[in-house]
Amino acid sequence: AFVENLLKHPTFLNNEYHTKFIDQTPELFDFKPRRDRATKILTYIADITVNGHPETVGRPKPDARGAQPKAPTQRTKDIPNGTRHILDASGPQAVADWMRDQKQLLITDTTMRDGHQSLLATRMRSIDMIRVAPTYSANMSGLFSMECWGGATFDVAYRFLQECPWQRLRDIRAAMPNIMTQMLLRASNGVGYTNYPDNVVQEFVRQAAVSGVDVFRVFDSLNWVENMRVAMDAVIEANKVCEGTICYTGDMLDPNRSKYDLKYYVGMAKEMEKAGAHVLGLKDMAGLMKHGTASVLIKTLKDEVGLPIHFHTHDTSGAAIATVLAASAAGVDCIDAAMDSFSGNTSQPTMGSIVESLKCTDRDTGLDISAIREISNYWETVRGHYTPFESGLQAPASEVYLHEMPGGQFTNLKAQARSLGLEDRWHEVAQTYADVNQMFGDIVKVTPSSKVVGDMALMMVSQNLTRAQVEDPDSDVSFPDSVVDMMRGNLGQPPGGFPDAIVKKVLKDEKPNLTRPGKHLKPVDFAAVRAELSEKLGGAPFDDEDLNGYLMYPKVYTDYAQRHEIYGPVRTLPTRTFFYGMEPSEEISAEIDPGKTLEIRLQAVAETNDEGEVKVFFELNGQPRTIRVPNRS
Ligand code: BTN
Ligand code: 3PY
Ligand code: ZN
Repeated sequence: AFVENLLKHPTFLNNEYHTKFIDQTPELFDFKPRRDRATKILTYIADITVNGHPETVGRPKPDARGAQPKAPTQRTKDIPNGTRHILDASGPQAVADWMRDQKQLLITDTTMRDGHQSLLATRMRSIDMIRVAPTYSANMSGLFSMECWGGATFDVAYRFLQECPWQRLRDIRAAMPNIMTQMLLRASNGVGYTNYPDNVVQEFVRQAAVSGVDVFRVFDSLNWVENMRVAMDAVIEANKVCEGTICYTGDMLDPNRSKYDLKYYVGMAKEMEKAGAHVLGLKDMAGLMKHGTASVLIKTLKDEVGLPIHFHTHDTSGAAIATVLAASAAGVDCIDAAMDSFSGNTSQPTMGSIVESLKCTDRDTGLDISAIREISNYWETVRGHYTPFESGLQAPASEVYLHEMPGGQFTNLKAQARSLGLEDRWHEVAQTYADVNQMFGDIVKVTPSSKVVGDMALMMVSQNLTRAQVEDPDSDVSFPDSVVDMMRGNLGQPPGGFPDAIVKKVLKDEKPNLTRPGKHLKPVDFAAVRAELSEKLGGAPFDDEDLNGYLMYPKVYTDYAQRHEIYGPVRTLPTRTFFYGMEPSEEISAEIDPGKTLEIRLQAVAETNDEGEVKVFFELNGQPRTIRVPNRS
């Protein structure tokens, strides 16, 4: 009934259908019998087949003959013990002690999080991850952890992939029980772009731990330790590994960039230790750390701080492997790498090449290079299905040392610039991004502070404004909301605060808040939010995971939930079908529950009738089914 109501609604037939329409038209939900999940999925396939997927229209297409990804064989039936065993048996401190005791360089695989976040705009679907998780479990049990959650993946799963991020986490966890899962948590900004009330952050961490996160990398986008404690304490409380993280920026050995010098990083590392971190994270989100810096910094941190160190970088410059090898030589305990086919450029450095480089040295990783090659081949096939989300980046570039953009932001900002018609002025955007950074006092740039700098840079380039013009007290500049918000203190304070002149220019007479934002945010009344969500969902049931999704992203979550009512468990569709629909006489299967598989064959697509509708003919488990969808093209 819902889809019938929807299809007949004048707004829908007028080609004005978008998710807001569903939101603002509650009468659509006045129906009794729920459509079964198979019908919902067929409706989705029919719609995409006829109208295309909004995210892929106009983008380069994957090779039509691209093979379906097939996970490499598990080399053993008995799942070997991995790091998860240590955590479960002996707790997070035992994991940290174990890390420090290992001679080999430990490795975290980032392919399922930062790898695709940095190369494919975070668009990788759960099904492509879960399929290979059992292979990891059998053949790669020596990994330190699998980064597979948090950062931008949470938002993108709901918003663009029409799937539940929590289910992804549970499914990966179940399919790969011996390797620790790892997430990226933006401290008080959760997995969002803004500061949440303390009890929302606490509740989110609690739920993430319950649903399957073992290692939490906690960072603050301005390196403000004060703003990290709530999240760190919640991780410690959940008895999971708390990786208290320093974001690396600038150029530590350059005397002209003395704000972030060795003393600064050692000081922050000691604060992380005092705050109760089990592991010290060192997060070089833009890939700025040079090999000479790694040698000095890692050695000093090892000498001055008792924590094991986990180093993360990006290969945007092409020089990341030099830095990783220097970090290894200086005694770093663990590093991040992506599987070869998801590595390089704005992603992490190449796992296979690091493993080979250290072979037969005292830091030999012990990982099986042939297992890595097989899994990389799997990821290569997966990547081939995401062509529309490739950035087109041709080569590494030392320009990163100028703009200092995080790898996860680079391609995104480039796409934003393109949509504003600024694509051929990209190098100006890069220069302006650097200018804005200096204007803001040389700050750490990582989500969400990096987005603020990016917003300002795009605004300046599109309006042809220079830094001097913006700073001129007599000029009238209308700043992006995110800039106003940051100058108000709503993301916290950078070391030394924001420069007075820019604060005055942005806020005029308004006084910024210099204390921790969470101190002023009223705790959320969970009972009231439950009631509110229940009303928005028309009484449909939801659980604690859903509630946490709603708390992070109210609108994104409810849009997702409402589309889920229409389209059902589309996460079970093959990626090609999800983005491109089906061809006549093509057959696919979708396992909507363990053991319950839909065999779907597309027979034919009819012509558009006078009402603007198209009939799509399927065979579902051998039975004919017809679905009508509007032709919106
Ligand atoms: C999105 O909303 O961008 C992604 C989720 C899929 C929404 C479906 S795709 C078919 C139909 N057409 C739209 O524009 N939205 C829905
Ligand atoms: C994120 O917060 O998503 C990041 O990847 C930061 O580097
Ligand atoms: Zn990163």
